[in-house]
Amino acid sequence: QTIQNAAELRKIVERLAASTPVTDMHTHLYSVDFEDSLLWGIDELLTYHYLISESFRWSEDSYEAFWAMTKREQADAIWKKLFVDHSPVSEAASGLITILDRLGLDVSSRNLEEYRRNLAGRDLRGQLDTVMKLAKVEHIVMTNDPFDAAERAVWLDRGGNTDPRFSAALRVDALLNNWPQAVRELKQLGYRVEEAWTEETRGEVRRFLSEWIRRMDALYLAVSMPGDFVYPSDDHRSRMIDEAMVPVCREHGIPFALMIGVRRSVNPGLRLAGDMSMHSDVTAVEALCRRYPDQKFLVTMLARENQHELAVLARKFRNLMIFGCWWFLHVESMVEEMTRFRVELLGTSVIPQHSDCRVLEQLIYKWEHSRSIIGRVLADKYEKLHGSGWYVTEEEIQRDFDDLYHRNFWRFLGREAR
Ligand code: REL
Ligand code: ZN
Repeated sequence: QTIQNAAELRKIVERLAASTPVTDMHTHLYSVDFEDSLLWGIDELLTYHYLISESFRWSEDSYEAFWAMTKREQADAIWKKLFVDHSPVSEAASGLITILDRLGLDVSSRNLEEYRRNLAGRDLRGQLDTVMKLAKVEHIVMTNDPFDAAERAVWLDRGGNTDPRFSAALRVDALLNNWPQAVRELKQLGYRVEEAWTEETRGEVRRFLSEWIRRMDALYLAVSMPGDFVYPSDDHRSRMIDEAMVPVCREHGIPFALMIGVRRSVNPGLRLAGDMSMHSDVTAVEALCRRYPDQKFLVTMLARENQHELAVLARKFRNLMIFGCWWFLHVESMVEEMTRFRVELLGTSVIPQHSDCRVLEQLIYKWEHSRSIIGRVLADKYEKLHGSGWYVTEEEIQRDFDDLYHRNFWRFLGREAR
């Protein structure tokens, strides 16, 4: 049955954009097996590091004074600065309002104590179900770091992840970005490594990666990189990638995910909120894709200035999948701009978004906000086709959203959706 007119078309697109299930391929959420690693509830939401840095714009107190407060006091302070004294119009602040409203709370009351009471009265397992249902997220990929002692204990002593709605991604930033620290950690875990890049060290790093990929059943290997990452180069990073990471990924048949363009801790006083974005060199990704045509790369970049070039690069290399609007790009205007030119350059062969959630309930706003933008972009494109007499059917629209929201990811992995 053909879609009659533009208005009907847009309604169908909006509905499918809002309802198609999502695989969230990069988050900092965890299954309940990981206990305290899964953050949730009002005080965690208010002390999200995005909101911490925004609230300091209105504060003259020292950073130390803020960190010395209890989480609840910090949450109260942020609520006052960003929601009471000023209007919550930023992406992260308005996101909290979306969350509260969709959870059924009365946003017009502006009564933080009431929200606190309501959320504190919920149990985590129920809240996980509620949130996944509201956000229509059916699968969540965690960020799993074996150097994190609390997390490691869950994998080694408590059977790891048991929730089929969650998958692991092996995250190993220190191996590339802080090798001395990685050596210390690896030694403690019993691997025979040293700072010099010896035959034995290389073998032990590979063993470490392989064991953890197997133990976690990791969907991909992931790292974040500063913008000054160059490849190839006569340095530790290139050796680590060429001689350990890529060989292990190939052996296990998993993609290598690179998140490029973060400058950590430009303001250490802000802790987790003190990271900055940084312009990157897309030719590093180009060289990797060319050298390893059989290796798949999932790539996102943090600087707006890199996005167009990266999308063009994906036209050249089918082993490159670009994903998400990362961090400071996860704001309405950037998601719109990026989604538009990605679709214009690559059609529906991209992963338009990931949430990067750190707190469970954030799934609600991050996905709702992105879904409506992605829907708007696609509706414009279909409407144009419609004007020329190419009538997309509802089934075709559904197929396209299935690709964008989950199938492209699983297909790229070469795995069945979980
Ligand atoms: O995975 C990453 O490296 C980043 O996404 C995080 O470090 C960052 O803090 C995150 O909260 C951004 O959204
Ligand atoms: Zn992240």
